[in-house]
Amino acid sequence: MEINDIIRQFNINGKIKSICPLGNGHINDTLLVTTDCEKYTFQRINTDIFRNPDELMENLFAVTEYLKKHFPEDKTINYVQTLDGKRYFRCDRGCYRMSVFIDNVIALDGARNASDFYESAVAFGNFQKKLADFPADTLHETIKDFHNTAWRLENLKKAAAADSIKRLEGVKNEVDFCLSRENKIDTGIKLPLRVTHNDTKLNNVLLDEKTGKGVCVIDLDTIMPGLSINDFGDSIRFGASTAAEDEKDLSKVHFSLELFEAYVRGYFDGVGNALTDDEIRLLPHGAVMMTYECGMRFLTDYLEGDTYFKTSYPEHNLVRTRTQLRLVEEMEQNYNRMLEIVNKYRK
Ligand code: GN1
Ligand code: MG
Repeated sequence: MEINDIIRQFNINGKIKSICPLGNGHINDTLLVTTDCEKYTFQRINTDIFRNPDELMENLFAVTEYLKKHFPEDKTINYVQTLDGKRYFRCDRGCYRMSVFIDNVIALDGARNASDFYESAVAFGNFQKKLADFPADTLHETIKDFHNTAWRLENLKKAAAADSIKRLEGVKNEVDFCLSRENKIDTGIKLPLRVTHNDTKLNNVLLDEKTGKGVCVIDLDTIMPGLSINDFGDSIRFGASTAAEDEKDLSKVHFSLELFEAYVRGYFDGVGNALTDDEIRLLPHGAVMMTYECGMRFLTDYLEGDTYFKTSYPEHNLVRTRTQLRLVEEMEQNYNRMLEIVNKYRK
């Protein structure tokens, strides 16, 4: 089936004028479809990773319908159904979905300044607060053990033991670094089950191109029942770094306490008093764990031959691993400062 024919399966307005690539996600393929009267975000769902698109799309529709109903004045992603009323379209080329493109916004791969990061924090904090009464246990766990850090470590150990494409020799230091943090993984954490986004990168908040204010949280694929500290932590992992996730020059990669503080301030402005004391106390732990975990995931994928994350060159996953581990180290060194900052802004 041709891509235009797939697009026409959806209930879109107008004639298709152009189709071009959009964004730089590591998992799905995203296109911008422009018609003579509207713009749409069109995505091919990576079903190697999201194995149950029915459950995935059920989660997305449930959460966005809830947000639209309870917060009609806020911008929420509007998914477009197929002409026969389905949430996505399946054909021999894969599974596809459509949503209305949100215009006059920017998605940033790095904060231009602390204020960008502050605004993203307000948006994610708000997102958490707005979904506080949504019954988290009704959502499907679309990727099992997604933030099970202990399991991620076990996978790394297996990948290292198998060394299937003979890359272990070059990454012994990185593997040792991960193994040496095993005792930091707290498997006994008991925190409230929340609706979590699980991919709270800066570029998953659209900011108004004029005012810089957060407009809408996007990329809802990994919405699942989970822990607030992981969402907080993943934002810090990605956004409180002075360099890109795949910066090759490690001397440019630092954990920025200034950016961390901007995020914490914005996060509490958004989330208000919706978190428990235990959650608040463990926010810095979430940051360290998400960064450590993501580093292990990149490293595991590198050892397994780059089958999960999209890569642009052979060492890409290793480069990503190294930035993450560098950040872990610096977060560990700054842990007490992080706690102080959290206590300064908590509500
Ligand atoms: C993936 O595709 P993207 O960029 O939204 C990944 C996240 C990682 C992130 C690292 C489903 O997200 O978990 O943190 O890359 N998503 C999935 O940049 O595995
Ligand atoms: Mg994502």
